[in-house]
Amino acid sequence: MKRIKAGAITAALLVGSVFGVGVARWGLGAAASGELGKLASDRGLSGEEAEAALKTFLAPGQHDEYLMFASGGHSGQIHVIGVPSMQLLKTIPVFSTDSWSGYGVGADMSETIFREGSDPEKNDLLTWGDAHHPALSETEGEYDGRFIYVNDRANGRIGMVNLADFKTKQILDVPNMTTSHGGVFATPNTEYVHISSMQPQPQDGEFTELSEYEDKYRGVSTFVSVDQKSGKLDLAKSFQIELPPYDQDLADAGKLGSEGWAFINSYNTEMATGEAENVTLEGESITNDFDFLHIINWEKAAEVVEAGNYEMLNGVRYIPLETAIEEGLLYFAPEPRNPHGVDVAPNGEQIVVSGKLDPNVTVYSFEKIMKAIDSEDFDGTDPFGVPILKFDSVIQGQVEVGGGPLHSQFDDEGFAYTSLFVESAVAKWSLNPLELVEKIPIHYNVGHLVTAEGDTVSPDGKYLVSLNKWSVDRHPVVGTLKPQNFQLIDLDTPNMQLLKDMAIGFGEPHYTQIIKADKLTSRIEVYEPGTDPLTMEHSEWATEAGKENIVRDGDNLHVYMSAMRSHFTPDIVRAKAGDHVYMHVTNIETSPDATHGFAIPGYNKQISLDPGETVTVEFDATRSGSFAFYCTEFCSALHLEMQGWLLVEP
Ligand code: CUK
Ligand code: CUA
Repeated sequence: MKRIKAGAITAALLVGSVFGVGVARWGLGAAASGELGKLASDRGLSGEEAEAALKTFLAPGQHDEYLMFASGGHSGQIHVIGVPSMQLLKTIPVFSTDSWSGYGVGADMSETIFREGSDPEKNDLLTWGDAHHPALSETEGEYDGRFIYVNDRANGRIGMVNLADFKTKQILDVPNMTTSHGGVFATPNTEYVHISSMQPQPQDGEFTELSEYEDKYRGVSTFVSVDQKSGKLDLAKSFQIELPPYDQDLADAGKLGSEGWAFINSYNTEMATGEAENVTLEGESITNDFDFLHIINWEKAAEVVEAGNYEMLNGVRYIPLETAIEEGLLYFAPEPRNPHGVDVAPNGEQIVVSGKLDPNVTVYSFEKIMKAIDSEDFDGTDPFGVPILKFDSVIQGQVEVGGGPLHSQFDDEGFAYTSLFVESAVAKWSLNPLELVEKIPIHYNVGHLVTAEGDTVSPDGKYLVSLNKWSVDRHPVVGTLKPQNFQLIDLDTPNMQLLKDMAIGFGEPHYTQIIKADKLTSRIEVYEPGTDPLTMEHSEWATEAGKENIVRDGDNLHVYMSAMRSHFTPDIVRAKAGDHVYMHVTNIETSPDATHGFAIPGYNKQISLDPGETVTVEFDATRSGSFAFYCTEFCSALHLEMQGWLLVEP
């Protein structure tokens, strides 16, 4: 898609002005006129605002240049949003149920994902999660458009979505951790996706008094192996590194020169538990001037586990802290108190840490870190024996950016953009030299921000989206629970320019990534006939036209059903109360968009059958009666006629 240049419209309007009508609020010194100028004037738009409208408007049928994948926070999904139009295109349910797609409310596929994603020893069946940080798969540090992963902040899990069909294929409950925050990020060739714990946990999973916090509680950094064909997570090939009982926060992967390394922030190195008298957990956890940037050599850690130097702990290869120290897998560098974001610059050399209690961003030099490690230039160890590098030996410098810096992203011209939560602004600063360039106010409290492909080895710049936690008065009052606000900012203008507000009516996005839409080359619109989306392979339960059938095997009733505009075959299913019913439904359509639904009233079942898809609905026919199943998707002129009977005899 060709972007409309701001200058073009200004020029056109300027020409127009020769002929006429003056406009009161026309900015940029350009007088507007003619029909466009009058329209802008009637709507009370400044020239800049009218330009912004043209930059983000999509003519009917046009598509966005970029797609943004936003985590849904505690609503548990991933949302797909077009950039620059800022239209919500799709919601992909990951950790939460969704009745449109039948995810978790009918399809055997999604119920399997939910079951397998809830370790019964550890959890109840989990039907929600707190999706924080999405990570697109990468090849050589570039998004490759194959898969996307997201962590569950609440339960220490990872969801995996295949970007062929934009469906969740797996939830992995990562052992030895509950809450998670560090990640997920993908290593530059997606060998692993990383997730680390947030609050430390007793590693035996047992009840443990907080008085034993230092002894028994531990954090973990987990490198979860990715199967390159399916994108699925393989715990057997994964490994975990034990960490001290600090709160490990955000994390990022090294790239280019720093490939093979990973970085995790921490806070509460005070190990406050809330048990101390006269001081709150929060108060005690901000007393140290410095916390520790965790510097992890994951490439070497992978070699250490390959060599057999690990323990097995709850199904994962586990490197004890002692081993990690001995093998040189873990180092600390001091970082100004209670930091939040750590982001590796596109060059792989600069590591940017932002501390919410410090107005500076601190830029570490990977080269200096390596020198300090090689020359063992340590400032002692932490209480657990982890070597601490000297702050002054490993930093390149600091930039004072403003109040409450949290997260940073990058562009293609050597600039970084840091969100300022307290100041409600975005700071633009240069990586070399380290200098503040400009700030733009945003509305209002910004958490994460994102630039186009802004955490890859070659960001595009162009657009920045600020993910604002509060919208205050930016949108109409729609009740007490308000939307948040995404703000699209143009980076191609001489000064950063606010283009658009997008109300976010779901709670609440944390991080997003923006990928060029044409990189999503694996997208499909129609499945091969009889595909099971869970495996992406031909389902053993698929039915072809003319081969529909009902097979009884004791109390098990297998129904091989097809769906096609505008009927189900068979459309009468007779069962006996107490039967275990399997409805194997195949949508035998081959046209894009020819989706059918299949809902059974009273049995809490609803599935979506996209063209070519086979889904099994499995249930116990516990109640007798006449149940009118029907197609839920308005698929054709005779959609209402697309119905049938499930007759359950007493
Ligand atoms: S956290 Cu939400 S604003 Cu989970 Cu990335 Cu910083
Ligand atoms: Cu099929 Cu409506």
